[in-house]
Amino acid sequence: MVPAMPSKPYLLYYWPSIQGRGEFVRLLLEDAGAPYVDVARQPPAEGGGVAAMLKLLEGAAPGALAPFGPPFLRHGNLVLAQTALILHWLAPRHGLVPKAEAARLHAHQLQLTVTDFLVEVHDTHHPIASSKYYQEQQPEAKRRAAEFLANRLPKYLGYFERVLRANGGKFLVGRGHSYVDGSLFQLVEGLRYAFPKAFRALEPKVPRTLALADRVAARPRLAAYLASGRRVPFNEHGLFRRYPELDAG
Ligand SMILES: N[C@@H](CCC(=O)N[C@@H](CS)C(=O)NCC(=O)O)C(=O)O
Repeated sequence: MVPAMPSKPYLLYYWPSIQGRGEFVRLLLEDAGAPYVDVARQPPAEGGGVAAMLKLLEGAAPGALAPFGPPFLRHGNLVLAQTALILHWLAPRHGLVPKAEAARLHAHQLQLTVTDFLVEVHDTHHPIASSKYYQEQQPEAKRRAAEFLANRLPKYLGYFERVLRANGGKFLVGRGHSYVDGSLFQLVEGLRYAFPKAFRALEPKVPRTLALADRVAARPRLAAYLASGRRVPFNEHGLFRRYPELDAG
């Protein structure tokens, strides 16, 4: 049985103007139809804004471990950071992962692989320092992105495609949709935005991944979310950035 919805909304803290890592949590919450407040996107007068998020990063929640960085989720006394861990905690509460321990761990393992992949996506435009502008590290970004597109992108996507095939072709884990399917959808969306040419060239090699992404996008609550103003558009401040000079030639 899927546990009841929380009586109080979850509080999600993430940068308000990008999808970034927070989007993986938003997708789960939206798919679950769970009540949540995207705190940094609320007006400061109502206790929201980036300042409210920074306050918690400085350790303002008594008794809770201060997160290193966003996204983090607050529910009652619990403050939980690390995208993969947040999803691992939320998913069983909303029936978005199978109940069996091995399946839950496999989902978590796959989400941690998504975490690794996102670092490499980020490093295509910021290979030297997150604190410096892209324009200050453009030559290095070009070399890094070329290597990423030639070797790492096909390796990661090929891996997820193989996992799908080995599990019957439709779902990454178990016999039904789980949050990691939502995460793979988000990777497809991000890659299509950031590297349209390179991704198109890889499409024939990952048919199951593409079909999964279509099915996820058609899930009723997610379709409504994707069409809504709550979905922040991709932009050149997030993880997936469209710099045509970094895409395949
Ligand atoms: N491993 C963490 C990474 C968190 C992270 O890098 N958050 C970014 C935003 S997407 C941030 O603002 N980090 C602060 C920093 O690295 O200084 C996760 O997957 O949630």
